[in-house]
Amino acid sequence: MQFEPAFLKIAPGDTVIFVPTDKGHNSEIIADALPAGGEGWKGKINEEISVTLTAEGLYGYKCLPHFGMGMVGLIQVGEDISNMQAIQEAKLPPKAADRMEELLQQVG
Ligand SMILES: [Cu+2]
Repeated sequence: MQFEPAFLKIAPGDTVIFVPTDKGHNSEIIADALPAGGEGWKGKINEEISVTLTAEGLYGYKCLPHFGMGMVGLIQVGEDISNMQAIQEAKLPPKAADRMEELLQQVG
């Protein structure tokens, strides 16, 4: 019930491909957990999804069925981390909030 790797740092314009290795999961942006001007995504269950992120900042995402179990991930695009506080303040279920806090410690 985890994304692997759950933290990624990429350059603006890079593409991330979410590949399902197990059934019953998706990847979608967490509301308000992306930089201003950034584009979110919403993958379908069991389907691969490819996202190209151009706006610099932090993008928090979740697996919808397992959000409550803490299945979340974080992508840092470039060096602008000014939306970190917004991600810390986003409303997440307790286990997801704990996991996101761990992932935010990898930002740099
Ligand atoms: Cu899942």
